[in-house]
Amino acid sequence: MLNVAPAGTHSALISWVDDVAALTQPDRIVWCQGTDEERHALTDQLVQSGEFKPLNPATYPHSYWYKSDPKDVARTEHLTFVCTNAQADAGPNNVWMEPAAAKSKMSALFAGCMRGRTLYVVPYCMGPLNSPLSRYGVEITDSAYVVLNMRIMTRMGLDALRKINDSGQFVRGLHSTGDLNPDRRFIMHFPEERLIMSFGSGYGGNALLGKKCHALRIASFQGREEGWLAEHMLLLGLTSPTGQTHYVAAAFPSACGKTNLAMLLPPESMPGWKVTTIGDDIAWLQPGPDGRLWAINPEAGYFGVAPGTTEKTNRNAFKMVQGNTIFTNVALTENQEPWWEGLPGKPALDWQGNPIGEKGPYAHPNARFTVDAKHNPSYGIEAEDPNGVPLSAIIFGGRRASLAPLVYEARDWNHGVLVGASVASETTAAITGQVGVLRRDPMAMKPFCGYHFGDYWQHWINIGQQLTNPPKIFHVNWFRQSPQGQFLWPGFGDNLRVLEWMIKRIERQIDAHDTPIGAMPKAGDLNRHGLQLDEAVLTELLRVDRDAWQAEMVALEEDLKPYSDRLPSVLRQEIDALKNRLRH
Ligand code: GTP
Ligand code: SPV
Ligand code: MN
Repeated sequence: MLNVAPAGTHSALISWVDDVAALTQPDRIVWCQGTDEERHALTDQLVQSGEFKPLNPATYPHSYWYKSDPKDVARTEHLTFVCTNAQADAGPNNVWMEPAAAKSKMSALFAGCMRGRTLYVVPYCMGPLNSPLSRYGVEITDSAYVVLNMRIMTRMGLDALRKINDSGQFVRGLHSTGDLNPDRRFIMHFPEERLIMSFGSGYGGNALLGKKCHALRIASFQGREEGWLAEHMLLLGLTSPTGQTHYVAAAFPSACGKTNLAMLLPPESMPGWKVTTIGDDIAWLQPGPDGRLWAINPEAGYFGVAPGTTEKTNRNAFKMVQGNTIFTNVALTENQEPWWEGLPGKPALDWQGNPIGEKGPYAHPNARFTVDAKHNPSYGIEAEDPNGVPLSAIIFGGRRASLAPLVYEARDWNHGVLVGASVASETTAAITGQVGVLRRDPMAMKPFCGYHFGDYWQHWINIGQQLTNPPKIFHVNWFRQSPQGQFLWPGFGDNLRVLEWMIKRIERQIDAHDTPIGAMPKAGDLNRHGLQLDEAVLTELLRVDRDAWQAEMVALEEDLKPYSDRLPSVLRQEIDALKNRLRH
């Protein structure tokens, strides 16, 4: 088959494509340019094949419905490998395979797998095209759906290719949808070679290789070598009524509220506040010459959770998906409109395209929308700034029915690293497996850190040492429940009340109540204007149960045991200090 690369293409890239084509035997090779014509042609092709259903052109223009295989609806962590040369470097937090064994396994699967199919070469940039913090990649895939998603999620096409040609530096990502058999599905990472191989899945983080595979697993590994951090974090700009803007990053595990917080709409009772979205899922952080921590969003679009997205909970997201959106695994109304749990009425067809039955859910709980970030009404133009934004705060959080209070503040950076390392959260539909099981998810990076967690925490501590003006670190929990299983905190827009308290702390306007776990709001300091919330509920939300926290420390130390040989001594000291504070 003919491999006609655009003029000027780097020879290393051409020969990689030649090698992959020789192995996979595609009928055709297409070098993606990132143009609108190309996007239209690929879209038409998917409509013709029946894989895309056009949605109602009057209410959802240029939007498409897509269903994935029922056995391919979320990331599959047990099939995701980090293949470092030394097993110890991948750490107990990753599933490891010896690189040569992994490659021969993958070569066998890829052999001839693109016969009858098209091989697409997708050059992309993670981050603003002219930023020194950005990094480049090329995904080879046999899925037009993946190409269209990558085109939304990254800066994809000839501009990225030109940058790649200049430097010859790019992450190689090889993907084939394969036969979607979970027994033949592997997502392999070779961080030392900046190489990804993914076979047998067409879904989300398994297949859009720029996202979790590159921008988190490979990038975290590379960031450790180069002095930066790749994190599972949203980025937002927060302007107070006085006109002062602060930038905040927040790490919550999958489907725990990043997209929602990043697009927060202030409650009516808090006029004058404004939130802009810089990113909703991934942030790359680097110390700046000014001693502050600077951040970029490497992505250009959102691959967001659809269920629960409504005009009431997230009006910005709801508005931005009213056109130019790919919907994956949502239900369909009789008017050819997308539907998911939380929206009024009922759909006609479920997420697999079958007439709905007696009981839902009718959309898949991990159904997603893919949309260009620029369509977000709260899009922050700073997302294009090659320098990124300087952070005033980093927030960690999880989904915990009990224990973790609404908010607390770490004493300093190193304590904050412990707060991040201690994150635990109930599992969600974003990963294949049981939902609602509490698990330790340090920095919300359990599925995404491309190397040993012990080394990772040490890297966090090292980064902190370079910051003369570090962001304050906080922990939040929007998901504390009553014994009856009701959320105690209204969440969503009202989360701004918690952000406001943080800003006042950052600007040193207020002091706080010192507790063993950290600083917490004093009575009256959390803005409750216009909020219906019983005093007793607020007290419960801010309660620190010493006995429960002591039990938590036992659980934490148990969870950290596998990392003990590389656990930073600073973290050890922070644990001892916290245990000590809890005893007194
Ligand atoms: P990934 O894209 O998987 O990394 O997830 P995410 O962290 O961006 O999660 P997202 O914002 O999409 O939220 C997932 C689910 O949590 C949705 O169903 C939301 O409706 C729900 N959610 C988000 N914020 C809140 C909140 O403040 N309170 C409550 N109760 N639910 C929330
Ligand atoms: C997540 O699971 O954290 C996601 C969705 O953001 S995916 O891209 O599929 O990983
Ligand atoms: Mn995510």
